[in-house]
This record gives sequence, C-alpha cells and structure tokens, in this order.
Amino acid sequence: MSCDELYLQYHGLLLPNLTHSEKSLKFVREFKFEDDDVLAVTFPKSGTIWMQEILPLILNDGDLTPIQTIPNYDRIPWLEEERLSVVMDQLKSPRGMVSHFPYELMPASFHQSKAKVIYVMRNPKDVVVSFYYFHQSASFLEDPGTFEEFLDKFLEGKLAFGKWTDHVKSWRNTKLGDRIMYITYEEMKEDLPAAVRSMSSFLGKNLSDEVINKIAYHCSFNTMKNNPMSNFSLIPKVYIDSDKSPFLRKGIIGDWKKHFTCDQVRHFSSTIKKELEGESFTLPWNLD
Ligand code: PPS
Repeated sequence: MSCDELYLQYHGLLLPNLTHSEKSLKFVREFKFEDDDVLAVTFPKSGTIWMQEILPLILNDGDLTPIQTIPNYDRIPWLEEERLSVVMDQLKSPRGMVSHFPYELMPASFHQSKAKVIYVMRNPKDVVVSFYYFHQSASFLEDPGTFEEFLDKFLEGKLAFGKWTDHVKSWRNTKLGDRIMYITYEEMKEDLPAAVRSMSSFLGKNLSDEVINKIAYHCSFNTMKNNPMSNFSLIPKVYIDSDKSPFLRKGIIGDWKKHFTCDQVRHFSSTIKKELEGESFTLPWNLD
C-alpha cells in the first residue's frame, strides 16, 4: 500500500489510518479531561506499552485484575485512537491514557483540567532502531526500506508522528509546572522499583515496598512478554506479524550499537544537537 493509503495527515503529522480517523480526531478535540486523569505521553517506541502496564497497577494499588483481564490498548487507551470512544465508558476513575500527540494537539479541556502527565523519553538512537523493526512487523506502517533510508526519514520527521525533536521540545516547553513529570526509559530499565516509586509519589500514591516490588515484577520485560493481554498476541497477524519482529522485541538499552555505522552516529548526533540548540533543557544521553 502507498503512504497515501496508509496514513492520514493531521496538523502536519502522519497518523496510521488503521487506528486513527477523522472521527477519532474529532473525538479527541471534544474529549473532556477529568482532574484525576493520568496521561502517559511518549514518542513512539519509547515505553508506551510499558506505561500501559505500570499505570493501572499504580492506580489500583497493585491489583493485577486490569493487566490480567483487559488488553493493554483497552485498559489504558490511546487518546487519539479509535478505540478510545469504544472503551471510554468502561474506564474507571482515575482513568489512565497514553498519547503520542505533541503538546499543541492536546484538547482544550486538558488545559482547563488538573490532569497529570508522565512524559517518557528514550534515547532516540534506540527509538529509531525499535521503530525500524516495528515497521517490518506492522502491515499498517510503510515498508521501512534499508536502515539508512529509515534513519533519514526519522531525522526528517517523515514517519508517523513526525520529528522526535519536535515532540520532545513540545513537551519540555509546557507551562504545566507540577502537573508533568519527566522520566526516561533508561531510568526505568536501570531501576524499575525506584521509577515506579517516583511515579507513584507523583500521582499521590504512597505504596508499600511490597506493592512496589510486585508492580516491578509484573512490569518486567519477561513477565510482559508472557502476558497475552500485553504482548499483542491477540492482534491478528495480518496487522502485527510477530514472526517478523515481536512487539516486545529486546527491551534493552543500547541496541543502536549493533545498527549504526560511525558515519550514521555522527550525522544523527549532529542533526539532533542542531535542532535542540538554544533549548533550556539538555538530553540525558551523550549521543556521540
Ligand atoms: S509503541 O508502538 O509506540 O506503542 O511502542 P512502545 O511501547 O512505546 O515501545 C516499544 C519498545 O518498548 C519496549 N518495552 C520494554 N522494554 C523494557 N521493559 C519492558 N517491560 C518493556 N515493555 C516494552 C519494547 O520491547 C520495544 O523496544 P525494543 O527496543 O524494540 O525491544
């Protein structure tokens, strides 16, 4: 299928047609945020489904029922996707959602509410590798071509959800104050109990060490890979073919080292640095 058939254009962003539509985008614009809503925001491949596992456990004091009985995309739905309108009435308060949208596309009610945001960021070199493999397995995304070609498209913002740097800038430069918390995939990977503890505190949940450790166990890569409600095995192969590349693929830091040439590292790093010049924040990784 051609890109025109696979994607729709929305405010300059390409969005997959399979999961987004004019109807779902109207639904987001009119969506009414509640004060106790929690939104995990990510650029694709930065830890979204991880948050779909972590959030319900934190919000329900470690109760496993949601992650064992409801598919991740329905328990913590994407704000911008079709499924939200389908499952909306089944979401229990406090509601959790995820989004790949940049800050500018948040609906009016988000700004009027006190809804909290956890922004998860991942080293973009690992993001692009993960995205590359996902394009091989997902029939609703364009063919990735060679890694070199894919890298160029990533840096030019020609893939779904646009430029990584635009996404990061939009969420780093909000006026949300203490409504937003920033965390990285790498911090979660290095010490998941500590990451769960800080997210819980941010959400006003004072969980015991026992509950924190239980959450970390159930959100480990291996446990999630074996959870049919979280590993996308319920999705027909015609959409996501795990034989080509599983959704929970490697779940590691630094897989980029196996994919980038030295020239690609130089080009990638200098492009990202240039685009972030003059920003008030710095990235937690050395991209060289
Ligand atoms: S998507 O398509 O945007 O929703 O993808 P997303 O969930 O953001 O990112 C998928 C990558 O996250 C990895 N992942 C994890 N890593 C470590 N631990 C846990 N529990 C975990 N859950 C998901 C997943 O494996 C993808 O990364 P790669 O590098 O491809 O393995």
